[in-house]
Amino acid sequence: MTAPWRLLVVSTPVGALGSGGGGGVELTLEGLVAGLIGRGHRLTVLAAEGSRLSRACASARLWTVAGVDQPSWQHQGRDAPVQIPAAGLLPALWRQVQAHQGEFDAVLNLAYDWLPFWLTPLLPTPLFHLVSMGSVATVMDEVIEAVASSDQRRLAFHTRAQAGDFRLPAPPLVVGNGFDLSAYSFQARPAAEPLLGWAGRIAPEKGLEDAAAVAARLGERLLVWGVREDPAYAAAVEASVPPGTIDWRGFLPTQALQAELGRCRLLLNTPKWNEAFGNVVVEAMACGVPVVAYARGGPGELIVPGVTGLLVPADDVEALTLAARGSAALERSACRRWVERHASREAFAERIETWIRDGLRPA
Ligand code: HBI
Repeated sequence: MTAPWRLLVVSTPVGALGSGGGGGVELTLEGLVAGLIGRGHRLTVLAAEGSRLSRACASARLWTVAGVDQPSWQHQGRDAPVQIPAAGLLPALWRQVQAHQGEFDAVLNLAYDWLPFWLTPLLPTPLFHLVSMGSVATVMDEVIEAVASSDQRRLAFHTRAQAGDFRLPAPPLVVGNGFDLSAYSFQARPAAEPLLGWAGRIAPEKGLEDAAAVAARLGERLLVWGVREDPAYAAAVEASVPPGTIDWRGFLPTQALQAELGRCRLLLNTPKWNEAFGNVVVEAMACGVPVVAYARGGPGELIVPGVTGLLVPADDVEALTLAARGSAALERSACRRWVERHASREAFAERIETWIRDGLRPA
């Protein structure tokens, strides 16, 4: 049994925890913090002002700092430079880390930003990074690969597909993700009306237009959950299908999301980028909803083809439609079983603890 650690977990500088602005990182942070608390460690979370922790993380200490959000890396070109806005949140977060790092056994960074990776060899307390995206910019590839060159034990990835974007001296440590499965109710039968589901930040890299096209071709309603991050994109998708095809459900807290998601006969997952993990794929399966997805990025490692879902060639809307039409053989109970085995909070926290313990050993 590992001695209890004092751990500092640093959140993303894109949105406060609970706002949905941080995307998948919010769910990852909650699973990681609650899971490590469950293993007896003492957690402090450092996040943007206005952040709030879920009940499961209530025993963690929350430090917040004010500052201007970092521009999201998702919406910048591969050659974009690192930008630090005036009164920036990112520098404020890492000034706080520097001031208090001596009070912790390890620091875990969940931000996909240049500064924390660059600081790794300079911080006396061991700094670990759970990389939250695939490759999105050259300057980020460089700083992530520099950490890998100096001590790759400091890096963990969600999936092999994601890690494959980076040049690493050794095979990557892949830790998946972890969810509070008690928050998701298994629904053995879908709603009487054949409902398709889609969930994620509503932005171009998530490919909502393809899911909408499938729903239109099948004449079925598509329920869409997620932060409307790019309103113009959302409007263009809406205009691309007959009125009534899309039912915009908004960004819902987990309890409400899972109750609605579980009524779907399928979740469509249509990433246009190298999705690092695919939280929504696991959330759907936790409710018993099989997933039909593009064979691209993380979701390709979460779906057991023919059992918990189907994988089709990326961007092939015709194949996605055929797969969505003929998916009766998929087993809703197998979806829940897979998640309980691979993506529970407890299993994830054990993988994180092993990662940190190995990384704390002298090189
Ligand atoms: N952009 N600059 C920056 N920093 C992050 O931590 C970050 C981001 N874009 C998206 C993001 N994190 C999260 O949505 C990840 O879960 C993808």
